[in-house]
Amino acid sequence: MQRPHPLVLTNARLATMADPVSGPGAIVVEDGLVTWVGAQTDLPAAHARAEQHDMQGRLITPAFVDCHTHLVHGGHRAREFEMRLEGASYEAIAREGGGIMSTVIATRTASEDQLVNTALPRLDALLAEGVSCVEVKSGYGLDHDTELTMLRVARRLASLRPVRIRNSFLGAHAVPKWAEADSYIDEICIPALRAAHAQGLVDAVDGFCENIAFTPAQIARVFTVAQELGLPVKLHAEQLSHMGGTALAARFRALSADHVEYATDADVRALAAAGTVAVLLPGAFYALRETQVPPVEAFRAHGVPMALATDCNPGSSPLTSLLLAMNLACTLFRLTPDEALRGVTLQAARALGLRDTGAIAPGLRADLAVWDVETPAELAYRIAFNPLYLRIFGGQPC
Ligand code: DI6
Ligand code: FE
Repeated sequence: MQRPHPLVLTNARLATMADPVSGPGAIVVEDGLVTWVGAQTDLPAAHARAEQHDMQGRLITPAFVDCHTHLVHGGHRAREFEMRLEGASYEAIAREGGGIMSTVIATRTASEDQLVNTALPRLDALLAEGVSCVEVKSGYGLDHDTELTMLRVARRLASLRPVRIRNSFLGAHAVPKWAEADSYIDEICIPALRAAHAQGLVDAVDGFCENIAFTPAQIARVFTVAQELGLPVKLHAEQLSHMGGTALAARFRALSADHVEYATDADVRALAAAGTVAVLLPGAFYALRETQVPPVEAFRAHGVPMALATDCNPGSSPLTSLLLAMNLACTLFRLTPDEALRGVTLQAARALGLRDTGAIAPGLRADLAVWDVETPAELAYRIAFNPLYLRIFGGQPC
């Protein structure tokens, strides 16, 4: 069988997230994978004779990975935005039956097609900024059928666009107002997880460990089932208060602990020991006008990898831009632009347990983003400007 022609990209600046390449660089793509990357002057002779695509000095990074989203949901919460501006707090709105519960009602009422059709524009906004992989959570069903519907919708998105979708089951997202937390976990959440897993709809299991949601002990029951099913876990932890979710995540060797604004020094050490990624979500911090910043300096000191994501959700983070998330993380959390870029590529892939994307190296998927910028720092520096020139997904320009 004849192999397809390799795609040879030349005259590029490369930010590989792996071995550094200085001076004009080249990338060879074959069968959807990167097979060679390096300085253009070292391009093997066989490829030097192949048809080359001159990138004219543009920057190539790994395609972005959005490792924490609630992309699939019904309705919107613009009225709550107004209420918060009028002085109501996020927690008070949630306790009064608004917040997540209002999106639950909107999601239950929507048809499967409607959920697909309202998620697509949000997905397209991410893809337009060079994203190749998106994590999508359930959690706005809080009943057996709607949780599974959300995960089916997420899977459908990958058949409608050139993108990879990773599904997280988030049945433990909120306590339905007519239910009691412990019985909800045992009678609805865990059976729905088992059913979704049996249908191949789950790649990881998430929870919301917060004073307006579930305690560490309740989440631990869900995580124990995840473990039994062989599914990795991750957790919304320490966003609005210190609940002990980070320590729980570390105990279960979670892929990631997300938000982590209130994480303590002991929490940071536990994440480091467990190899758990800290996923920072500056969109929620900004939208809720929070003031407690995550312990970035401690993450650095202990070598905890920091990923960045949009947390795209209709309540606390109606954000569909990883470029803006990078700018917010630098401005509000004092990440360096280099950390922000690693955060949306290499570390985000790691937060999903993916080792085949998030960097440019031989053997990895050719998920690439070509940018009309001179330096990597430009990606984090501009506000609401998209310099994407080309997105390459599994070797295919699209
Ligand atoms: N992620 C979540 O799941 C919650 N907060 C967060 O950052 C709630 C999302 C919502 O308000 O709908
Ligand atoms: Fe979230």
